[in-house]
Amino acid sequence: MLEKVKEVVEKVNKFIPKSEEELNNFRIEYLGKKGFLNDLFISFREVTNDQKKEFGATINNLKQLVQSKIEEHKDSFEVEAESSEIDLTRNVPLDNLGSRHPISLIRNEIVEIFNRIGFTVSEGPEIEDDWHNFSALNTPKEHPARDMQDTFFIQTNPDILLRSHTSTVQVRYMNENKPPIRTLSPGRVYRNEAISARAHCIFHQVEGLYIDESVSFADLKQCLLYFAKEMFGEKTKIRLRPSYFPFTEPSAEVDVSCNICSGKGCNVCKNTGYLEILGCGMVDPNVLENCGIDSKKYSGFAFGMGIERIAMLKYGVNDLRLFFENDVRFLKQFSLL
Ligand code: 2NM
Repeated sequence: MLEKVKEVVEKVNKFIPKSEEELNNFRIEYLGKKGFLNDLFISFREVTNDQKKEFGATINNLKQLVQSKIEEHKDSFEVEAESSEIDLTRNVPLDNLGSRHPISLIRNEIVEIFNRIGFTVSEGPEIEDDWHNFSALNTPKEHPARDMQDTFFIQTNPDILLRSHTSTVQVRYMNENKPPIRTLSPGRVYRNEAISARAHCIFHQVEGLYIDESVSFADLKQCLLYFAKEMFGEKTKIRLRPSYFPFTEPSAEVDVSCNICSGKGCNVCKNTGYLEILGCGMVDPNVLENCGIDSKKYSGFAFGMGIERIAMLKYGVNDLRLFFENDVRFLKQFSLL
């Protein structure tokens, strides 16, 4: 009897079902009411006492073996049944896709526009030192921009700060590269401001820098007119107003004709027909010299703009805080579909 059971153990061990049906028959053959194991349990009564221990253990082992065989193979048929139902030719439903953040969309658009006229992207650290953020940029120690009210300093070291503009990257770029230079520096900047619909302590900037022999203010103007037309449409006009920045001389603020009322006057442009989009100027010779560039041989222009500001104008968003809250109801409007 024991010999026969051992043979069966051998057989069960080798058994590999080829179909769900085969596995089912296997289960009935061994575990069914009239199955092999029930028969064994019945014949167990006739076994002599000295053999009971070994015989009992053997049929219990066999039962476990049969059960684990079934366990092992039942999933493989389930998966196969499922996978054979997948239609690999069916179109993928394109719902619920994510979307690019509007700030990323506008930054990429600005970068592409300037790429086309030879500007390449440069990047740098967000934690900076006084020299790269202020001194090199012709911003003297008494300048109000250095005020604790405007700039985030590291408490234990007034030389270390969070950059308040991405000109810092261009200071680094000028130090490491010889003219001609055409570089664009997008990135996050920090200012100690109360958060409102128009201001945030973190925002995004793109600054541009062009240095070569005999670069003129006319080059600056044409460059920015090209940008405005690409960004806001072929009919866009620009207007320059005199301004002041420590790092440029002369300096100007640039307005574009309002693309909502096309210059006629509306509440977005406050009836002026124009919207301010950026600041610019000819790089101050002191800045060039501070960064190791011969100001007698070279001249250049620079400009800077807030990405949030451009995004608000382009998408008609009236509260800057929306860009930082990451509310999906806002973000999904920028889905590419
Ligand atoms: C602006 C306005 C005017 C500017 C200057 C420089 C550098 F590093 F070349 F001196 N980069 N960006 C600049 C000039 C930025 O932002 C409103």
